[in-house]
Amino acid sequence: MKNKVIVTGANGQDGAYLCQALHKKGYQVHACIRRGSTTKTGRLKYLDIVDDINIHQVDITDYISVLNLFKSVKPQQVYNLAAQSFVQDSFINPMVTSKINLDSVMNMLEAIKTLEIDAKFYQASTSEMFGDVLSDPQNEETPFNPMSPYAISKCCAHYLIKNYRVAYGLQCVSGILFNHESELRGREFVTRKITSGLARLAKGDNVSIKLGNCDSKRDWGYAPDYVDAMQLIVEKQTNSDYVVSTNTTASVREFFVLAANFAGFKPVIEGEGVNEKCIDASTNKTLYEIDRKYYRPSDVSYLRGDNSKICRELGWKPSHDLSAISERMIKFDLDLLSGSLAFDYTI
Ligand code: NAP
Ligand code: G4F
Repeated sequence: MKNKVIVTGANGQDGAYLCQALHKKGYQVHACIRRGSTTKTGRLKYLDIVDDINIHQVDITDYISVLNLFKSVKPQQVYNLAAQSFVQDSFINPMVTSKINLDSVMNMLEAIKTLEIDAKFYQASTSEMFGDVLSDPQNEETPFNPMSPYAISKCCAHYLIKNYRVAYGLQCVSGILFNHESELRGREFVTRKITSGLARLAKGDNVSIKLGNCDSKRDWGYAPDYVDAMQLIVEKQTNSDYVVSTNTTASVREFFVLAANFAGFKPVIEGEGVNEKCIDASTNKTLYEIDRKYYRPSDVSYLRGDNSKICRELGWKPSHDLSAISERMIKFDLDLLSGSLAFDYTI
């Protein structure tokens, strides 16, 4: 009989790649999505796996719904990827963020404990928990110093999982993943906002991209690599947390310049602070300008991970550098605009 696995947030960037990978490996995949007036399966459709997996519409913030799902599936593995994952939105909707990112984790751990299911639970923890970083680079021993309601909700969930591991012996682990991007990244995140905006400008549009803090630095990797890391963490059964990163860092501005070159522009940065802008030297077109609206009440200015534990213990390593990631994303967004992809453009 096939091993059964529940994936929450299954139609998110990571969830869709993970469902695809697990299905390919022969797992019986139970994809958990939230109910809406339309069924949101765009990324799963793009990866052509909707008909190969079992889709459940469940409100994971409701304990009874989670209990019923876990009782009916009896999974061997649970990957909890569902989240209000947009840091900026967590300043506007802190309570909803906490409900989804923390309460639902409690619901799942309680369901596993109550039903006495022998399941391994994976939690999507995040480098945002390091916040205003207290050491560099950041590894499994680095203390957390969160800077947003999002990061705080993830820290609470992280500690909850540690507690269920110690107190009840549950097999629950967290991957502390640094930023990871791909063609399927949501458009509100800065990399995809940049690549989709540049594709639009390259196709003739003249409305510049509006950005916030371009000094901000992130350790950016490629999402399918990080989905591989999640599976290693669960399948190798070490019951221990891992940082997943590339060990490099680059600013939003550096990412923009890389992507703009791949889109065929000659980007030149002018001005400073809110007056900063980027001009294409060939056409004089403004590619980006600063809009204060995208500044956060408190931002994380710098992240760089140390992946030595997962590389050493689980044999993981990243396959794409930032240049390769931005090239892929630009190509995808240009193809999307030229209509050569059979993909729902709204995603
Ligand atoms: P994502 O694309 O935003 O996907 C999140 C998924 O969660 C979406 O499918 C979303 O559903 C679902 N969701 C949101 N609210 C929900 C609710 N109330 N009930 C059920 N599902 C809900 O995020 P991602 O980039 O794939 O990230 C996956 C996980 O890793 C998240 O937990 C995120 O916090 C964490 N993480 C991400 C990164 C990164 O760089 N990508 C790094 C570290 C940690 P809809 O599709 O309906 O909106
Ligand atoms: O792309 P971002 O929105 O990602 P952020 O905040 O780092 O969060 C992502 O990575 C986390 C892992 O560290 C995940 F846990 C989380 O779920 C999410 O996937 O912003 C990156 C940086 C920020 O410093 C932001 O202030 O880019 C800066 N930025 C500058 N202009 C912008 C913009 N971010 C966005 N989204 N939009 C802008 O216009």
